[in-house]
Amino acid sequence: MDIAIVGLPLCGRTTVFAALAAGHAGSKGDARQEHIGVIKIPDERLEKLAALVGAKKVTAVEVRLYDLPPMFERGGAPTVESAESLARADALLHVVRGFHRDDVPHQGSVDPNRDIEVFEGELLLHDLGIVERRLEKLDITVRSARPGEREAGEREQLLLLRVRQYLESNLPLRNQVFTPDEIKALANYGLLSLKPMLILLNIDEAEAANASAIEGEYLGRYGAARTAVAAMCARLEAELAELPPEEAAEFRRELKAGESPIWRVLRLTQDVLGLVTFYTAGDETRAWPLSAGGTALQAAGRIHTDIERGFIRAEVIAWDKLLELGSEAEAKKHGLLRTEGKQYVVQDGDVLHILFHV
Ligand SMILES: Nc1nc2c(ncn2[C@@H]2O[C@H](COP(=O)(O)OP(=O)(O)OP(=O)(O)O)[C@@H](O)[C@H]2O)c(=O)[nH]1
Ligand SMILES: [Mg+2]
Repeated sequence: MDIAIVGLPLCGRTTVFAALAAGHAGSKGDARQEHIGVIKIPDERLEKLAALVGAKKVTAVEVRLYDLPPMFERGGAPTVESAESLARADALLHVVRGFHRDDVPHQGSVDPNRDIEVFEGELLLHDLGIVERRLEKLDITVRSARPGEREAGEREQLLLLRVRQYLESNLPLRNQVFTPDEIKALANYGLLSLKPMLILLNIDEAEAANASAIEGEYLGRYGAARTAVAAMCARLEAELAELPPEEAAEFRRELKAGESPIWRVLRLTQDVLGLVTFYTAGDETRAWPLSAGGTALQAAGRIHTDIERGFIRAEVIAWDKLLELGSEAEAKKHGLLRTEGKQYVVQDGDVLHILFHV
């Protein structure tokens, strides 16, 4: 999974990147360039499962984070440097300036609502440009096409006309409903407002203790389909992330800053992508992402195509149930290790043991 950190200039993208990527591979770089970090999503459930089964290897879900240079600097279009990473990104982490600092100027004032609107506006404008250009081209190809070949073009035209209407009505595409075929048709255009988004409010140090209240307020305003909201003080989190855990916890207590928001932010990137996590427990204990609604057969395919092909059945138990019972053997004894078939819809937190023949 690829997540692009985006937002207006000086909103704190690089600081957010530093907070999320602290201690992970490839997280260093210099200020104005694109940084890429591979983040293993911290997962308490995975750690507990690994301890339970005495795993030799523990593998977390990984996401690649891109800290992009300012996107719309030259007005309208994303800068060339960021275009490729943006196109590749599965979701956008939209950082919004909420902190006050006179030495870091910001469009005259700090106004998160205005900034969200401005940035969304840029995304919509960007997408509208793509759709207009494509419609112009299609118009020519459809008109010159032979009757039998015309249909596909016309279908695309209809879809893009609908998309244009959304964009002109200021509606981000990620909030709209499309069929799987339509999603497929739209996938290659690089439409930015179609990507799931986590809006991350970068708040003042002094507000860190109020993060969840602020989050609630903005969630009410901006929460929507494939759009999530979180709040944290990026600078504080970037600093705490550099400290030994006990010291960081001590500071948190003093600041009344609650639990580290990092886990939640990374978890929300998964939620917004519509992903659940399932586990396999053994010598290698591993967390796997799967599209919500995915079946046991699809889960098998995630692990290995051979396992998907030779799928016989899955033994399933919820992670917390397994911990409570102490072992798969114990669960089996009590008849709590369920047997499920190919079509079983995997639940977030399921531990799967898939039986297959080769
Ligand atoms: N007080 C405070 N300052 C912050 C916070 N987050 C970022 N800053 C400061 O704001 C300035 C800009 O932060 P960056 O993370 O570089 O912002 P950016 O969006 O990457 O900036 P550009 O890439 O230059 O557009 C730096 O001086 C940061 O230390 C915060 O939560 N609180
Ligand atoms: Mg930066």
